Amino acid sequence: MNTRRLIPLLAAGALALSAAPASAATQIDGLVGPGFNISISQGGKKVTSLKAGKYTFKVVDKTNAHDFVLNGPGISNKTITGLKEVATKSMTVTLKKGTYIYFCTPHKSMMQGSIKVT
Ligand SMILES: [Cu+2]
Repeated sequence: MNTRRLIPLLAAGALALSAAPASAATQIDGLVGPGFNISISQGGKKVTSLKAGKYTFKVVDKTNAHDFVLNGPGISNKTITGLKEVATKSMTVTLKKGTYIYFCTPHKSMMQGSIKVT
């Protein structure tokens, strides 16, 4: 065994463990556009329910015709990406038990989804 190779690996492992705070937010990926579509996923899987806790919504908004807004317990219509911008933006929020909806303001009737938080 080559200990010169092993020691840096162990050091890197210890650093990775200590760098993860206990309350780290889980990433949720949001996608808006390019058509009349809005969705959220985690690790490539569509999300419809989550456990209460801290989440970072990373939203990719592909057109300037839509926005991405989150609403529910403790979160009052928070805009993550706005109208008239093509952008990728992140926002960390704490989700509590209850039902949240995410939607595009001008097309809410056809562009929305819900998250059941338990
Ligand atoms: Cu829209």
